[in-house]
Amino acid sequence: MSRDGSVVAVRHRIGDSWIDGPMAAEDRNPARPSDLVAVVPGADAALARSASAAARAARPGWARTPALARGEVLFRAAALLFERAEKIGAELTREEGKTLAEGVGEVRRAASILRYFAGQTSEPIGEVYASVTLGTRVSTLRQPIGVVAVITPWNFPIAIPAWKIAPALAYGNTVVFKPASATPLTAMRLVEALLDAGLPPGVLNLILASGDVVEDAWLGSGGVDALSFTGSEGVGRRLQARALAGHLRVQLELGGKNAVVVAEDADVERAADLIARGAFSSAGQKCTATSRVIAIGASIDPLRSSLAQRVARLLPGDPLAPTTTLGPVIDEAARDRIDGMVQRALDAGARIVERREVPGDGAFAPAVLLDGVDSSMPIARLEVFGPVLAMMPASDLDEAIRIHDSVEYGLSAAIFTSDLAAADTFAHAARAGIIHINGETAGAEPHLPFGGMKASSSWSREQGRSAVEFYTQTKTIYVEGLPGAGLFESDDAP
Ligand code: UN1
Repeated sequence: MSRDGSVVAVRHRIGDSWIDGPMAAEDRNPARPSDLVAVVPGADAALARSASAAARAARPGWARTPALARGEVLFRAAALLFERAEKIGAELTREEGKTLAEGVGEVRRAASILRYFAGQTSEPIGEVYASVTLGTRVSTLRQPIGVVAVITPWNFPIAIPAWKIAPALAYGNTVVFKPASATPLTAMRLVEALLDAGLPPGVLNLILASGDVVEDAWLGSGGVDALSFTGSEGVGRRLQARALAGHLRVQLELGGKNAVVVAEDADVERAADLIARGAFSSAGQKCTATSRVIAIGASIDPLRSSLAQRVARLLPGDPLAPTTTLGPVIDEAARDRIDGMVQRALDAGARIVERREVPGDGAFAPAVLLDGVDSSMPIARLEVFGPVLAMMPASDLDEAIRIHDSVEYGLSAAIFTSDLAAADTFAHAARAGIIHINGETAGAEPHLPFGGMKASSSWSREQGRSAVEFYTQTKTIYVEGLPGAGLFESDDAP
């Protein structure tokens, strides 16, 4: 475990070379800012362009590699990540701040994602259709789209890159990868696993740079063919406008303001456990985190006290300590931003039900349970991306759905109830891309579509069979003048 303060020099990967350079940034442990995790070289637009040129050059060879052979590379990379999960998971925790169990769990999750997309390389890549014309056979064929830019956030520093890079590679694309500046080491570990698994040079290129450097180099003409982005709404919308102007295919996963509705007939203890997990694991830094609780009728009093107990029981501290359940947020600026949002909520009339302070000089934000929140307040509308949960009352399910839908986001939602009809009504009516019944709002399985409605995404879905839609384009092939097409049995059959 990298607790000892060892400092890694992370590097860019372009074509067949690892590239270092003078240190341009420091990567520090958010729980202990004196702990330097990695040093990061700088990058300019010329370097970013050389990465997209390397991906462009590698494209024909990788696209022509049989799909199952591409899958073999991903299977091997998955096995390597499973083997290295403890080591990379501890580094991830030291770099990003989620708990050790979450860090190791995330590396295993990335491995499962690679394994899923490895398996997808043996699935059909097209369909055969009847034609209106006798003697014609029509088929569709999915082909790679080309060079894909993958720009990812720090909060899932290996799972989100894996769920973009794995399908991109499985379906025959080459990749330029820009991870968040806060998590370069975990990003490099993913690239190393893929290279160690036999990925040919240039197929995956890693650039450690600020967003504006790659934005100029990649989204202009001739840079890349597609962009898959997960991150903040402001950056995502700007990249989308630029990418669409350059005729790129674009996919965005942005924020969430995910709510849990609790009905009067819910199992309150189970609801409180799962709401607290959804709100406070990873210190609330998930786009799928629970940030609103909409309590119907009399559920609000027992729920308030059960949730307050869960907050009081959180064990804040060093995320590398196995008992810790509440680690730091990503940096001090994030902590100050979160504190400011809570203060503004209190100024607007919200009340603190419970607050779990965190000792130490790291970037720790207290876990906060708020009450007295109404849906017009900024704390009920804006993404906090921190350990803050706001409770709101509703008189019935209809009002709960109206409150649920009153925000701009629509990523993930949950309802706790023992009434099948209420659960079914909520699942159909709520405007969110993912619905959990009697479960937490966070979490995503690799074989299922993931994505949001409204401002949470760009209509597209990631992972599962949805990924093939984004990472391939379809060609329709008419074969004409075929004597056999349209004949289904021999004329002289008995
Ligand atoms: C999860 O809920 O486990 O950035 C995944 C995010 C989401 C991923 C959530 N795109 O937090």
